[in-house]
Amino acid sequence: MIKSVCGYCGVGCGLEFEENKLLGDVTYPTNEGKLCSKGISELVSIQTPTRLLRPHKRDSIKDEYKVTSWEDAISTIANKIQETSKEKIGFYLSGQLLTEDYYIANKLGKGFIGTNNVDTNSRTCMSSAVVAQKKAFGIDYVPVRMEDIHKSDLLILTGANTAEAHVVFHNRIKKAKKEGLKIIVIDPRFTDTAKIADLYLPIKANSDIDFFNLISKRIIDEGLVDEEFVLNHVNNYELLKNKFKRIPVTKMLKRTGLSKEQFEQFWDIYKNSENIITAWTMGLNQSSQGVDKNLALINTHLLNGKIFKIGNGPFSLTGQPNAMGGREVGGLSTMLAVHLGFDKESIKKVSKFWNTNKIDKKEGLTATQMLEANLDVLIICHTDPVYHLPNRNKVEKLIQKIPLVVEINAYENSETSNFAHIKLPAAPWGEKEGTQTNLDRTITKQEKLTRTSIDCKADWEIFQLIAFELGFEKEFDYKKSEDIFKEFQEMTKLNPHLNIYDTSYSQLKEEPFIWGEEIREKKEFFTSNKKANLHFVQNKLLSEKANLKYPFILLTGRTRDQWHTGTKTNLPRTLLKFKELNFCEINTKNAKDLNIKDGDLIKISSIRGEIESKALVSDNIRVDTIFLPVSHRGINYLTNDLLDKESFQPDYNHSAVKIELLKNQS
Ligand SMILES: Nc1nc2c(c(=O)[nH]1)N[C@H]1C(S)=C(S)[C@@H](COP(=O)(O)OP(=O)(O)OC[C@H]3O[C@@H](n4cnc5c(=O)[nH]c(N)nc54)[C@H](O)[C@@H]3O)O[C@H]1N2
Ligand SMILES: Nc1nc2c(c(=O)[nH]1)N[C@H]1C(S)=C(S)[C@@H](COP(=O)(O)OP(=O)(O)OC[C@H]3O[C@@H](n4cnc5c(=O)[nH]c(N)nc54)[C@H](O)[C@@H]3O)O[C@H]1N2
Ligand code: SF4
Ligand SMILES: [Mo]
Repeated sequence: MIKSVCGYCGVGCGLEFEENKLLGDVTYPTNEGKLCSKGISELVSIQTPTRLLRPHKRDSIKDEYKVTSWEDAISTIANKIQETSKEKIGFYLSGQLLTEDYYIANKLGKGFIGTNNVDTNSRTCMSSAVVAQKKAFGIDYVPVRMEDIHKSDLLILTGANTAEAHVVFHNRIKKAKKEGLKIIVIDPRFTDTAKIADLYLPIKANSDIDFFNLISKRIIDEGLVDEEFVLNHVNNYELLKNKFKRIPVTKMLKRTGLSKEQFEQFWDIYKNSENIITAWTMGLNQSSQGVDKNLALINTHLLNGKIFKIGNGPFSLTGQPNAMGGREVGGLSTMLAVHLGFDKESIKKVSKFWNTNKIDKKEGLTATQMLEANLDVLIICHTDPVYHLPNRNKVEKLIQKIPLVVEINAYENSETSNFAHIKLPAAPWGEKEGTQTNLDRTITKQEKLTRTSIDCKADWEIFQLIAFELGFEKEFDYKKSEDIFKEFQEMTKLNPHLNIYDTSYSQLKEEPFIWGEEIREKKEFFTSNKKANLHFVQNKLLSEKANLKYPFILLTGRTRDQWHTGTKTNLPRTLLKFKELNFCEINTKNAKDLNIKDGDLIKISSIRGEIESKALVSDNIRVDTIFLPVSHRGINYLTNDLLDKESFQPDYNHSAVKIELLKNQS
């Protein structure tokens, strides 16, 4: 029997592999033996006929791909890199990469090719939380653990659909509810998560800043500020207090779309709860004011001191299995490595550690900027930007201008593969080993369960081959993934709050390791005076607005049994899939006005593009708002490409669209 961990979502469930069977690991702390349909289907995904098994190459995207050798593919890539100036090279990585893969790609790009254009799909996912946590706490740190829900009195879930996106954690929430935890769900849709709520608030999309500011104001006005905590651990209190004197309360409540009674109902539960956790995901992060939404939420916990106490705190729920690990490595273009930035001192430390003089002094391009930057080489690994970036028609035009697009993928049917010149076959989950950090700082180890398919390689080995071809044999001399982990552990000593050096591969084989626990025990923030920062933020209504021609606001999100594009989960052999993947949720009143019935074929269009879907008529969604799942691969033909000005995260949850009936199903 081999113990390993699921590679899908940020929960990071432990599992056991025996005689070709996968089971949940009953001894594992996060999932206690439970797995969701995606976890159970991990094994099936290795054997799917759509695996990419050989390197492929073509001169133009108009040509068919031809099988080529690793030698030829790698030398083509290295030659092109050598003749290209470094600011024209980009690495587009993924929160689904293992820490070892991430580390190598970051070291090669930033340390040896000398470009900081090394970014990741986490830009579209967690970057608003990263920036807000840094602004508020001084570091990108999650001060809550999943087990805290058992010690809490109130869990507020806002812009998070745990029932579909963090399934096994959701089961745990249900268990905690039986033990007395109250649950409030805030979402423009009555989601599966809302079904377990004690109170559901159908907030109007994009008004979370107003909502959390209203809470902060009540905390101040009703004397619920934790004076001692604020005095000793928080900056800017007087400033915030003064600002809150003048906020337009009635207007703000109106913008949330909630009634006074609904807010009072909320407030009654809130003020009577001793221990509170507020958890959020894409409903807040994916916004042109994503950072400010996060800050408004964090403010509430700083004011009432409900942070750094078991059962309390602001809890950003990471989506991808290793988005957190990627951040620890430093795989964002706005950071250098191991939570260090681009200040002189950090560059000096990292240069010395890697023994290089190539590190560029300024931040690189973000994933959401790369395609607009006239790059000459783009290396995409473990992600599908043509699918996931907003305003897809524009993305498709831009990517065609890049002379060399390399895609490293374990499957052949991504959307990006239609626009690449070279495809390199990666070994997927189960055929390789390495580490990942889940949503509550728990580092877990994925084990190799079956032999690696003949022509496939672990992602780190592919970056190593490119490094070798570029002449960096000595600097990238790793025999196995453990060698890389050890070097990374050594590097975390440059920023000791990342106490990842306190574990090892052999320990991780036995049990997971949680970094940063001391930080919350010591109540330590990482600003210059060790106090957290309050930030006064306001809803500036920066998102796209509905109008006469495009009267609906489009929200997008997950379906329980599919992972994004579904290259891994959407398999003919996956018998476990039972939730609909292609639908458009529309309110009964709107549907009636448009003469649309449940199941009808409809066209949804925005000023940028259009897609087709099937109407799901329901009262579970606010009027004038529609929802489409990201399991529709064409979703981003519709979405707008506005970005948050600090995190550069897209505003996926607020595009103006219209709907037309195409075909009555009856
Ligand atoms: N099954 C499955 N699970 C997954 C994934 C997957 O593809 N499939 N992907 C993983 C990844 S990468 C991520 S990032 C997570 C995402 O995890 P979640 O963010 O929990 O998943 P979403 O479905 O995107 O849910 C976002 C919710 O925000 C709501 N929302 C939209 N706009 C607003 C708003 O303005 N305010 C508020 N309060 N709510 C709003 C939407 O209605 C939706 O219910 O899921 C992870 N888990
Ligand atoms: N409209 C809209 N757009 C969104 C979002 C949204 O909510 N709404 N969410 C955004 C978010 S939060 C995210 S995280 C992104 C997700 O978007 P993507 O990351 O583009 O989606 P995935 O389908 O998860 O892509 C992962 C790719 O990795 C490949 N792969 C699987 N295993 C391996 C491996 O071991 N090695 C390698 N090299 N490749 C492998 C898969 O085949 C797949 O092509 O989408 C973003 N885009
Ligand atoms: S909840 Fe997440 S980690 Fe757990 S089995 Fe499901 S997909 Fe895997
Ligand atoms: Mo994500």
